[in-house]
Amino acid sequence: MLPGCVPWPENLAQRYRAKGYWRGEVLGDLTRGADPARTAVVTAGGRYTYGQLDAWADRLAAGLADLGVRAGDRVVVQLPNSIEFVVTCLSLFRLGAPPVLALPAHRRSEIGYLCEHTEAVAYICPDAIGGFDFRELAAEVGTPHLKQVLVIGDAGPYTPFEEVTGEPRDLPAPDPGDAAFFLLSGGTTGLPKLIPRTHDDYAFQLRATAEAMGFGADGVYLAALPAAHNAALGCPGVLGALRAGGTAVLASSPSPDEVFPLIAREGVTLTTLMPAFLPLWMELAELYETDLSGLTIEVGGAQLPPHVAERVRPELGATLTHWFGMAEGVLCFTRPGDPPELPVRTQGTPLCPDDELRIVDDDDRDVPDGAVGELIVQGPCTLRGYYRAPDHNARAFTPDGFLRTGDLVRRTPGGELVVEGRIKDVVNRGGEKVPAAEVEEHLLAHPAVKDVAVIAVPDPTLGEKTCAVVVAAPGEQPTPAELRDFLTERGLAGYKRPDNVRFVDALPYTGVGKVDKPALRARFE
Ligand code: OOB
Repeated sequence: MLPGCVPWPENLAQRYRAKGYWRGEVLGDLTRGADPARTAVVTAGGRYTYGQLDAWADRLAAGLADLGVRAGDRVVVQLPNSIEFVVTCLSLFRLGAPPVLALPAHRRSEIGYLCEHTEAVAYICPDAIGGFDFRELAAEVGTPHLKQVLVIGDAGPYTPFEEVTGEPRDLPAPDPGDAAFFLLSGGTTGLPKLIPRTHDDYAFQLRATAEAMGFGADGVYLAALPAAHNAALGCPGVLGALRAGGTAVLASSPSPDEVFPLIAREGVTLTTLMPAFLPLWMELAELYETDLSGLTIEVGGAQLPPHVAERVRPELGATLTHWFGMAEGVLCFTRPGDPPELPVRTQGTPLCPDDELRIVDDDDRDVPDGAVGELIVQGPCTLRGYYRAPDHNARAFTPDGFLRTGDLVRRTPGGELVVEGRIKDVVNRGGEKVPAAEVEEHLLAHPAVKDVAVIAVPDPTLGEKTCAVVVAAPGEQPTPAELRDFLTERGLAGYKRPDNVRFVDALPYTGVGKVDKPALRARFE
């Protein structure tokens, strides 16, 4: 396994193979089984058959190899939903050079860190999106290891993506037990943690989620969330749709004016949504007169209020499935055939019968049936350690290797999971995860900030928003706008800028010297 990754213990690996979860499948072969003439991917710009996709990925893999990208090299990929995203992933899977999947919203702070931490040899980005120039970002993230910047569109001083092409050749097949790519964690402490997903574990996730959702070669998946996020990438998502021989339709956002016409035109059968978008979809469904009765929607990533879930079937006509998932691997969800009240009240059951979910108290003891505790997990898709993070891993996993999710859950008498809250210091902004410590660290660098705590405050649309509670340095009076601009200057992703800023004379501290965030939340709710 790639140095810096933590393998599963041999006894578990053997069990997962013996039970047929891990079958030695490599992700570069995802598309090889399908009829080359069938439509694989649909984007705003075009339609691509399996044959075209495969040939392009082979040429790109050869071109990347010619540029010096080798098996085991890491490549930071920051692309919006696009054909280039899919081809890049496929070609890097084939090369055995794991892509590090950054989100389009990430900026210099995140990308610089990812390039540095992974010692990436290449960064692949678009030229510009919505007025933001990724080439300028690239100019600022130079690390000694970064040898190539590939740009889609107008490359400026960098290598034009479309020119990276070579004569397809046989490449040594990667080890299925090795990291195929990296996802980013929603985060607990400070900077984003990297999650190695192996060929074996992700191929299983793609196959098993597709089966559970009844997604086959006639399926059409709509990616309206960023495909770089696990929810839209592999549950079954874009990669699972391709693995099943179906079609992946890529949209730039879940906004109804973009996706409703696409759903109708392409006959979309499955999509993924964060809960915050459902009310808007329900409001506009009638206006667009789109028939959604053939659509199954996977909703998860943040709390889905029961009164919203309840309205999905009557108002959209679509089938709701309710998901609790993590990039780290664990997935729980209701199945399309479940009784309708199940997705309203619960997040269903685990993907795999060998997922071991325990609900524990502060001392890692199992809580009584039905009681709330922290969810800890091990299973065939759940990582054993973050990449190059031994100190963090010592805290993030139990001594016997269960991931501490930081989520508070309970189990119903029927065995379904219900998410009740969380203990990790993350603000869940409509599914976008904002690690409080990361934002606090940046704000503390402002000379007018003496002390700061970032907390979640309730929001009717997003569920939660961020609030920075600031103690100004003596004689200083920073404005909220100044502080937000400061974060932008420091290259922090926009969604991490605090929605609200409040000023206090002092922060409340607990006996052990930690900021008393529950007290702050109570005060600013
Ligand atoms: C998904 O993955 P991540 O990695 O962005 O975020 C994971 C965290 C969980 O630890 C939990 O705190 C929160 O998101 N979460 C939920 C939830 N589903 C996830 N909180 C409340 N209710 C839910 N239903 O968010 C993700 C990955 C794959 C599929 C779906 C979601």
